[in-house]
Amino acid sequence: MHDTSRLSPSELIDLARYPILDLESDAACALTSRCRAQLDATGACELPGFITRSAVDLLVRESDILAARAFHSVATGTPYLTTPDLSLPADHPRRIMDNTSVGVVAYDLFPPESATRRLYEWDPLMKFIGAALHERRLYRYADPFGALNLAVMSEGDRLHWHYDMADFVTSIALRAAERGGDFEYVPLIRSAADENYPRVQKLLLGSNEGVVRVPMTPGTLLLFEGRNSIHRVTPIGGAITRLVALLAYDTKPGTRSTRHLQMARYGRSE
Ligand SMILES: O=C(O)CCC(=O)C(=O)O
Ligand SMILES: [Fe+2]
Repeated sequence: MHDTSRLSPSELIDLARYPILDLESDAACALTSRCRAQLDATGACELPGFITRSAVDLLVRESDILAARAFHSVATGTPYLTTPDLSLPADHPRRIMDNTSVGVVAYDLFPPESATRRLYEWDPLMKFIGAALHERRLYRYADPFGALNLAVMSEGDRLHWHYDMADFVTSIALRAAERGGDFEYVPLIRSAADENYPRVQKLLLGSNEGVVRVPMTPGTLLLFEGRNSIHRVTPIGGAITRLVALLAYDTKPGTRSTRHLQMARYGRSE
C-alpha cells in the first residue's frame, strides 16, 4: 500500500483539472482568469474536486484525530462582530444579535507531518491563490493559532450571519454533516461606501432574497471575499461532524490576531 503520510502536497490536488504548478502556462492563466471573473462577479470562487477523492479521505482521517483537540466556543454577536450600538433602534442590523457555536483546532496543534499543514505551508498553493485573487503577493498569517484552522461543527453548531475582518478566506471542504452546515452568502451586499442596512435587516429578519447556497462538497476549494459579502453556516444536524480546513493568507506579512480574539476563538493566548 502507498504510504499516504509521505504524499507531497502536489499529490493531493487534481492537477489535470487544476494545473497550478506552472502559473505561466496557458491552462493556468485560463484557470486564474476564470477565478478572478467569478470573484469580481460574486465575491466567491468555487473549485470543486480541487482535492482528489483519495486525498480527501486522508485529510478526513487526520482531521478526525485532530478534532479531539478542538476548542469549542459559543458567542453572541452582531454581523459586524462589534458591540451592539444601543443608540440605534432595536431592530437595526447593528443591534441584532445571534449565536455562533463552533469548535476550532488551532494551527499550533497540527503536527509537522500533517498533510493539511504541509498543503498550507506549500508555496505553489499560496502562489496560485494569489494569482486567482488578482495577482496579489500573499503571505501566510503570522498568528501561531489562526494561520491554519480546522473548523469542527457538531449537532447544533452554527455560524451566524457575519462579515469577515480579513479580505478573503480560503477553505477546503472535507466532510459534510448529515443535515445543515451549508455555507450561505449574499454576494457583495454592502460596499465600503454603502452599508445597505435595509437589505441586511431583511436578511437578518428571515428573508431569503439574494441568498446563494454553496453546497458542502468534500474536496472543494473555496476562495471567499467575506468583507462585503455577508455569510453564515446553517445549524448542523445529525451525528456526523462537519469538517472544514481554513487557510489564512494576507497581502502583507506579519498579520497576527489580538489576545482578546485568541482567547475567544482558541481559549488561550500567547
Ligand atoms: O466554515 C465555513 O465554511 C466558513 C467559516 C467562516 O465564515 C469564518 O470562519 O469566518
Ligand atoms: Fe466568515
